[in-house]
Amino acid sequence: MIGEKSTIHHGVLVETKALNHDEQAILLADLQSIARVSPPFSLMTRWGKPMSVKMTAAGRFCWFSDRKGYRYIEEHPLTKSAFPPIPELALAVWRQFEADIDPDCCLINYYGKGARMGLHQDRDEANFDYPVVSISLGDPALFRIGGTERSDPTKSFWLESGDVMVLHKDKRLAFHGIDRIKFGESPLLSKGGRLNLTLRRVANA
Ligand code: MD6
Ligand code: FE
Repeated sequence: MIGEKSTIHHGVLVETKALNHDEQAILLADLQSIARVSPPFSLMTRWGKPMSVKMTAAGRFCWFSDRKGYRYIEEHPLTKSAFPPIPELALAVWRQFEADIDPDCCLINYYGKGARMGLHQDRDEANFDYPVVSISLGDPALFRIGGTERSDPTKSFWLESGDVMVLHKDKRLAFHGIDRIKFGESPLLSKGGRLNLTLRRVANA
């Protein structure tokens, strides 16, 4: 499960094709089962703007946003049920980077045609000593990363299906986002699009 190559892009570790085709297919099937019980839902930013990315989660927590602000929730907003367990394959990826503690949230982002994600920091977690580990599946995405100030210079690079990226240490609170995806380029999702998993530790140990 180690990548074909490791690259540092603007201070961020990317393991290219960390998941091979079979592993990607297994993880996709896991995500499809999760979506059946915890369907992806649409969110509004705190400024009242609809987000183009749909979200759901596995594990104890799911990130949530509305006019009241950003926070983590423990019940699906529509079904009111708890989220299903984090897939074993995703846990195995996380443990390659953080052996001391397991994640308690696997946020699942779905990007359809034209979806993007604005520049943001992941800072609603209790302890920034733990990394955020991201797994990409499906269509390629242009990922943009900067520094800890919104005005810091940024760089973009492509994340492809099976790639794993880790934000930790001095990059844990770096601003980042998705500029665009190449819809329909990957054969992995039969209807096209991109899935991104971000594994995090929300509650303190
Ligand atoms: C995405 N990723 O790749 C959006 N956040 O769809 C993120 O927002 C992200 O990739 C924290 C750490 C890694 C990430
Ligand atoms: Fe993020």
